[in-house]
Amino acid sequence: MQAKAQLEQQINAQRHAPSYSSDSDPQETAEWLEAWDQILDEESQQRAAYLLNALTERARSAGLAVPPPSFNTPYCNTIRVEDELPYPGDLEIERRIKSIIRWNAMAMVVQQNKKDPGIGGHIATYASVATLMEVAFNHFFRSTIQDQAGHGQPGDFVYFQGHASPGIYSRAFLEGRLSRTQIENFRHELREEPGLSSYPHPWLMPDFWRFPTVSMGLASLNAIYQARFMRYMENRGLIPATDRKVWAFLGDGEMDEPESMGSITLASREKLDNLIFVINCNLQRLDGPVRGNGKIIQELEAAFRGAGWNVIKVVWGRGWDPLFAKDRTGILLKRMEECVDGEYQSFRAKEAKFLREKFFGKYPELAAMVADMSDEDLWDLRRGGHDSIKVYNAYKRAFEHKDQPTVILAKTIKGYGLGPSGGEGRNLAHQSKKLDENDLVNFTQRFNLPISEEEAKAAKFYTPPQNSPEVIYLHERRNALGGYYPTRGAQSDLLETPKLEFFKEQLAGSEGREVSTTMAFVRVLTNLLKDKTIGKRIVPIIPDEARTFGMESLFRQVGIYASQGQLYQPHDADMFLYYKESKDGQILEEGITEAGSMCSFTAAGTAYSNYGVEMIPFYIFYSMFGFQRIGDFVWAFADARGRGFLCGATAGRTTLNGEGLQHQDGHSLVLSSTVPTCLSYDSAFAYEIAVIIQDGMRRMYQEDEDVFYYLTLYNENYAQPPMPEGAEEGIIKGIYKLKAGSGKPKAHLFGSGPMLNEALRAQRILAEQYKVQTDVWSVTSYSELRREALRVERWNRLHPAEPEQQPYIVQALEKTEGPIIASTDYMKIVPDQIAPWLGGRLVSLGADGFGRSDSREHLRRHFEINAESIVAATLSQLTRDGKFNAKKAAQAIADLGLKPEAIDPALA
Ligand SMILES: Cc1ncc(C[n+]2csc(CCOP(=O)(O)OP(=O)(O)O)c2C)c(N)n1
Ligand SMILES: [Mg+2]
Repeated sequence: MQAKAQLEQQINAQRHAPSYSSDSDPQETAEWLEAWDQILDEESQQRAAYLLNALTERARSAGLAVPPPSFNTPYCNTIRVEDELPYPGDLEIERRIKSIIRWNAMAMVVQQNKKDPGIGGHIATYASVATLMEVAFNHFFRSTIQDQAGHGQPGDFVYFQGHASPGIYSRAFLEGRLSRTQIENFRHELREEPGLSSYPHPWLMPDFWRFPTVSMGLASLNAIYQARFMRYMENRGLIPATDRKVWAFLGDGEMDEPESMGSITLASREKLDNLIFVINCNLQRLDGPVRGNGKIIQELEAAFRGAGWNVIKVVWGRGWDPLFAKDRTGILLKRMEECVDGEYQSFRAKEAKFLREKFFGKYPELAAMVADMSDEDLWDLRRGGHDSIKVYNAYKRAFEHKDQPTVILAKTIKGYGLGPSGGEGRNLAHQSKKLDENDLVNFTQRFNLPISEEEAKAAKFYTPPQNSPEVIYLHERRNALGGYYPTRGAQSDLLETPKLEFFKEQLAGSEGREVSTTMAFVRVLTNLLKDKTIGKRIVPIIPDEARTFGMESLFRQVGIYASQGQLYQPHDADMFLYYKESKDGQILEEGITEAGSMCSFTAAGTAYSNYGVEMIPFYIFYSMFGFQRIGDFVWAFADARGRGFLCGATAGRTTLNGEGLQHQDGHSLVLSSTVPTCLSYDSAFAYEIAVIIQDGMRRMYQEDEDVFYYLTLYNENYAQPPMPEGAEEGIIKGIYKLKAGSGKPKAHLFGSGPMLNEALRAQRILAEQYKVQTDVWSVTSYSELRREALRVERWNRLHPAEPEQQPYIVQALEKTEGPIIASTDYMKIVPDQIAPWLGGRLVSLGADGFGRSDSREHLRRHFEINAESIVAATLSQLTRDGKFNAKKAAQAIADLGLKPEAIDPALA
């Protein structure tokens, strides 16, 4: 039926808007059309469509360039009036509730900006999305949900448009969940009374927000991967299957972010009917129209339909229905089709007269159609996204739709109801923070709010009494849907994580066998996957790089998650390590999408709060394509209080050789150190990795800490030594002495990752050739040493009367003297992080500058971080300190093969 109606409209539009550029034989054309019209009128639409298709097929097979099928339907609602279901709620009371919420949301921002000019906040976005939100709050968003066995499960997930947050707060205020002081302190989070965060930030409001969304593009991608992860959890039997939904409310401007649309085919391929996108098409973004010269709704429709989504357009409100019904010729739809969004914006930004003249006035028949309507009636013709009945029907369809994700494209007005000073329908809407007094009073009248003129002018909050019908209704609806929304529960089921003995293989060393830290890590992961208690909770995530990291054995061991199972016999089925896909597979083999993988990591790393099940994700990626590429998603992960292990493999600017400039990572440790809850470790040996993972699991999954880890993993093979006794504490804190020299040390060598071996080699050269004794230290985390030192320093600063405390790095190096030469495969700024506590002793050697493809030996010489460079730096510094002969030092530099006059590698 629906298809038929669409076809009819399409045909009507075509009938009245022929678009032939030139017609060499109008007579013949007319005959063809007439014949076809006859079939349409006398037979059926199906038959007419069939013939058209048959003709097109014939033309195609004859080699004619027939235009491809259109993915667009006419510019009107997908759901026909006849197919609409009645509204299940009390429309009038819901409208009153919505008006109050609108008012308080606006007042919140206006008041704050009066009190504190420049504090910001947005009013126009919520004004446009209010109906879309309220219908969902009253009828769809479930706070808890029953599974098939009748157990309570966390409810639906909603990714809100971040800058619509005043509206969400305003509703929670009306529900009595947020206090007046809290909303009076919107965006004032550092006062005596805590306020409300600007946008959805679980870090700042852990009982309220679940998903950070305000950076454009995060919501869409995270929602898709959340919906898929829900299926993963269900298919693996970790949670019961329910009809829980993931909703994402997105802006039309936001859809321009590559992340927004980049993975929509994953959602259709995976048949994610638990996913609903609602795109608030208010036709504007921050600066101006989203598609002034086109139609964003049509553009998005074609893209989503082409990608296999179920698309529901909610373009026009019910006021238009009688006009459509009256329109025998299709002129109304034709006019709607020909207007571009820039014009639609103007129709709203001006007044009814303009709408009458410019929109309806273009065609006399159209003007006649509305001749008996007053200007007020015309102005009341709403867009679909402002009509609760249309919105309800779209949601209901989306909710019930099977086997496809749904996108609802709802046309709205930015700044709806805010009047000219609030920027209604105008380019300045997004930035508007104030309404003039006139518009404030108009607002109350337009939405029938019982607010006096005086109070309106002061933008006072309005709170109906608790026993008012509005408040009673509000509570009733939320009770029926399982409780208030949004709420975030931290319902983790804490785990008993393995003790250090579990990692005995790594602690014992490799007995001379040369293995990389990546290989050692894969062994750790393999063993963890076998563990009876936590094995099932591990989520290995890999963006098409498993073979690079030697992880292909896991394919067979635990299987690759594939919602459809494996529909083919893999060509390597007869091999032991074949490519095994299965419905309950454990590995998320993501294909080439670091951003998508990060979203899986996010879904898994926050599962403790969203599903009440602790999951332990290990996301292993090419270190260069981690933080550098998807840093904003990592930041949001931290905000969401995510837990897990990010593992940057092929780490190091010189250890990954051959791959060159784009691949060789010398700065991910700098980037990772910027994330407050991320602990970064640069391990040299298998036992260090084991100690760090063991401690990390304990902190996150046993002690319930909201932190996560970044581990570098290298691909250089060397013998892995056994753990020196008592090294654990230093490994975790960031430094321990690995190998003392044979006499009193004159200098100290710090090394991390494979550069630790260079430091050990330098120690030998210094002792043997230059009679300089040194101690070698393994530094596993400069950033953790720095953080601890900063904490101690702050304490000392704020407690001047108390005895001074010593940072760990100072304690570790107590009673040592002489220069400290740190060598790293990362930038010099990594060791430099602890320079303030080393009294000018630190000399950092690091791989600053662009990488090159060559062998490790050449690369380390180029970046001046090899053992020879460490030796040279030690002698040079000892000379400056008056502890070594200058001539001998200069000679050593020549002997060691350094090139003092070569260009600085940092600039090369
Ligand atoms: C990655 C990113 N870039 C820029 C911004 C700044 N910004 C916030 S809202 C906005 C416009 C949003 O327009 P749209 O998505 O259409 O939402 P609307 O407010 O119109 O509903 C911009 C550019 C941001 N939040 N995130
Ligand atoms: Mg917009």
